[in-house]
Amino acid sequence: MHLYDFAKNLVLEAGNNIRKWMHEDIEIESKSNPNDLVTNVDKAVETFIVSQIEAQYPHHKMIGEEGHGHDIDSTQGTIWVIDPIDGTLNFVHQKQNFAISVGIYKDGKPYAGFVYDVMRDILYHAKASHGAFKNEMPLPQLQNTLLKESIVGLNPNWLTKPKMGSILQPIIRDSRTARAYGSAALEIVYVATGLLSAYMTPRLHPWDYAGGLIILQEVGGSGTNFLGEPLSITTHSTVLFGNKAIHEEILNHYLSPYRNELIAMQQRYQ
Ligand code: 2AM
Ligand code: CA
Repeated sequence: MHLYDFAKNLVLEAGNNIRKWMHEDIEIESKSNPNDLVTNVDKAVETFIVSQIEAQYPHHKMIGEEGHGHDIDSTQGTIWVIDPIDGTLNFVHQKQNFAISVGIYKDGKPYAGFVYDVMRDILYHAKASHGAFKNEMPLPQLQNTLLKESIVGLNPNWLTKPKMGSILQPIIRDSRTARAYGSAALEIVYVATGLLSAYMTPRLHPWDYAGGLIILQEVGGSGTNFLGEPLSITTHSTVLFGNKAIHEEILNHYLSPYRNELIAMQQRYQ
């Protein structure tokens, strides 16, 4: 079977497992802080996905949120970047609004991206240079928008942080309004489908965006860090996604004046 079809079927099967396993006892633990949760389902889904890939493609590498490949720092070879449940807080509290995110990169170049909205049974997917799809419907190229006529995705917690909040507040003030959905992968595909014009957050891991980024790029959208640099699939960073015009507007008018502060903050997060 072709790699793209294998990955697509695997993501759909993993989603099927989540819909079954979520009715059993869910064990919840916290990770870096009391609100950073992981469940036995996150771990079981990552194990399922990784074991299926290992059986079919023993030479492929995998980076997964729940522990696989965190020491990988080279982009050589075929690398799967996997978030078994993106939006774990939503999974625990709402039993909806979470996604499986998978990005496949070959020698650092995008190959294919998958973001599966498990409870709505919507698979967003794209193969580089072959267009993006919402289930079987092709996604059109993005329209450019200005910030003042746009809805921006941003987690409101960031506005409560003194330094980062003061950088981000003018962007929200000058937008039409802000929205937060609690799953970065879904928020990126909402940019790719035009529900949001931009989505930004000061700290995201490659597994949260590796899949969505490929889908967004296929519809002509942009994704970089807050300094306008390309995103890495091996290290976390600030992230800004949007149609080309709003992405440039936010970078040039709102973030570049804070370049030195942003570099200092990025170093502190390492
Ligand atoms: P997760 O559910 O896979 O942990 C919520 O706004 C989004 O940010 C989710 O996609 C969530 O991913 C991610 N997220 C939550 N805590 C994070 C942290 N400490 N660092 C980076 N990303 C985080
Ligand atoms: Ca996760």
